[in-house]
Parts: sequence; C-alpha cells; structure tokens
Amino acid sequence: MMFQDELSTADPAVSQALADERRRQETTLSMIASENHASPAVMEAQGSVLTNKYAEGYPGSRYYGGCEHVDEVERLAIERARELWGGDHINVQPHSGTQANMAVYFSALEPGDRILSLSLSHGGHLSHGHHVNVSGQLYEVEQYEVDPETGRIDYDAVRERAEAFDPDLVVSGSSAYPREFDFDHIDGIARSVDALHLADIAHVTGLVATGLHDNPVGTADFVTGSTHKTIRAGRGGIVICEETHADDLDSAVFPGSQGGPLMHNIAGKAVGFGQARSEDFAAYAERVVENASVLASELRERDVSLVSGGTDKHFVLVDLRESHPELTGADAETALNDVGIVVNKNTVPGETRSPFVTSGVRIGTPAVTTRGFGPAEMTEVAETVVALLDAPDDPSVAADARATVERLCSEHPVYE
Ligand code: DSN
Repeated sequence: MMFQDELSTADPAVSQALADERRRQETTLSMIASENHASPAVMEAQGSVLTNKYAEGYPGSRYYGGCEHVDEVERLAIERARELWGGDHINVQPHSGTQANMAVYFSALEPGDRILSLSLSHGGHLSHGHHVNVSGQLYEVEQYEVDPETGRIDYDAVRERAEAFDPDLVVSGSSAYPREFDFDHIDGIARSVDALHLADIAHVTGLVATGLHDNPVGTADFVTGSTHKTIRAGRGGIVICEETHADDLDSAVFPGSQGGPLMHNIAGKAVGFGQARSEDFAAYAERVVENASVLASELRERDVSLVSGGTDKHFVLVDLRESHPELTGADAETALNDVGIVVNKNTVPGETRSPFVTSGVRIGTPAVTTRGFGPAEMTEVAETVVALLDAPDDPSVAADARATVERLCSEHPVYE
C-alpha cells in the first residue's frame, strides 16, 4: 500500500463502505431529529490536513509549535459563533455536546453536588444526569418531568422540585421535548435557589442562531450545544459562558477532560458557522420549523397523537399508545426504516416500555429540509408514515412507500 494512493486503492473495504453510506444518505430520508447533511465545504474542512495537527492549549497559548494557522481557524470559529449566538466567552473545543456538558459540570461542581434536570424519558438527555452516564454517577441528580396531561413542562412543578431539592445547578434544554424551552423561567427558578443554570441548546443551535427559538445566552450561566445538528456545521460541541466562568471552563475542557482539540472539526465548525450567518441559512431554518409544523398537522389530521399535541421546533414526537396501541416504537422504526424513512424509536412521557422498545418515534425535519423539502413533500411523508403505521406488515403498502421515498430522493438530491 502506497502512502499517496487514493482511498479506493489504499483501502477498498473502507472506500466501499463510504460509498455505500453516501448512497444510503442519498436514497433514504434522514429524519432523525439530531442529524443533518453537512455542506461540501464543511466536509472539505473536516477532511483536511488539520487532522494532523496537535494544538493543546488555546489560540496564542499552545503547548506545541506550528499552531499559527490552526490559531486562525479557532479564532474564526469563535468570532463567528459570537455573531450567531452572542456571549462573553466561547470555547469551541468540546468534541461533542456531551463533552461540553461534562466540562461545565467539572468546572462548576464538586462530585456529590446536586443537579436538577429534565428526565430522559420526558425529553432530557443522558448527559443531564442519567444514572448510566458519568454525570449521574458523580453528582446527585433529581429530575423534573412534563405534565402528563399537556406534555409540556410545568414550571411551577419545577420550582417546587427545586425548592425541595436545593440543587447547585439546574439544567434546561432537551433532546426530545418538542416545545420551546422558557429559559428565563428556568433561570429565575435557578437563581431563587442560588443555583447555576446550564442551558443545553444542542438540538436548537440553528433555530436559536436565527431567532426562531429563545436564546439563553446572556441569561444562563452556561450554554452548551452541539454543532452538527440544526446549525449544520462540523461535528462537535461548544460552550458559551459568562466571563466570570471563562478560566475555569477552559481548564475543564483542556486539560481537565480533553487532550488535543480536533482542529479539523473546529475548521468544520468555523465554515458551518460562517455559512449560518447567511440569509439562505435563515430561510433554511425557517423552513425546518415550518416543515415540522406541517408534518405535525398532517399527522394529527390522520389521528396520530403527538406528545404535547404538536411542535414549536424541528421534530415531532409520535405517541403510538392511543392511535396504534399494538405497535411499539421499535416496530414503527423498523417499518419506516425498511422503506427508507430513517427515524428513531423514542420513549414518551409516562413510558412503560423499555428504551429498546418504547411507545414513540421521533421524526425530524433538519436533514430533509437541507435536501429541499417543503410543505408538499412533508404532506407526502406524513401520508406515507401513517400508511405504514396502519399496515406495518403489508408488502404492497411497503412497496408504495418505497417508491414514494425513491421519487422524493431523486427529485431532491443532497449532493449534486
Ligand atoms: N443523540 C442525540 C439525539 O439524537 O438527540 C443527542 O445527543
């Protein structure tokens, strides 16, 4: 094997898997709410010589020589992030949203301190203190939930829980709560019990940047996010915090919890953040939300129940218990995936089934909107989803659905 060989020659097995994955993405509908299709420019930056560079430290203060160009890239990522979200201090080095949350915990808490956060089965995230995650093992965790009747967060109940539990840190934000978070409300609750506030905007980074979702920067002590979801930049995480927390936060990222930053991913973040400042991106983000809203109303019209009755964001959470009680989330995921509508099964509030089975499916619009879908396509998707939920084992329904997906994909290619 020669160093200079192209991938297809150097490693046919990996090359084939990449080609297969590219074809899979082109020929199926990615409707996992946390996924998106990065632009070619973002992917070019991520697949660049920056993967070769060690740059432990921060711009202008590194433990290695030869960092002048990666310094420029990291500075650009930070400047552009500030244009999108604002904020005193920004760290673009976290390898993921989970690493960003861990860095905040390490910087602000001692082991055994108390975290109050949204329960995973009500839309929270593993890194918000779930017992299988280190955040649930290092800290004492209490969780709030959504109101079982409305599917929405009951802020009075959160306040009561905070007063009883006396947390050191309150976490807002979610990965499967389809409604806008009231960050000011959570902030007021956190302050009233003398706790810090971490707002995790992982899913809604792109909506916050374009004013489609409330922005907690300037309100919460810490804001974390991932950079490859609705914002559509290079894969990874980000933390934005007040200047008073900056030194501790930076130390918690490096050397506290990470080694060398992934400079190629930081380049992908810089490029994606740059693209997200455009009018095109603002129009894209608006369409993401509009598409989710159309999907919600088309599903509701066909008697499919949704957690909270709808969405303010980029996905819907289907609750199968009323409309299709015999069907599990896992069954629905399989039926949809088999025809090329790729979604994930998801727990719903009050879930009685295991996380491997579940009673819900989360269906997101960021990636299909990137490929150009609008309301007409979302209506077709809704019709197809409901036909499959109604008859998951009917081969003729599956064949029709597959044909619809194939047509929609060929009418809207991702990468020309
Ligand atoms: N795994 C992501 C999601 O699907 O919501 C969150 O990290």
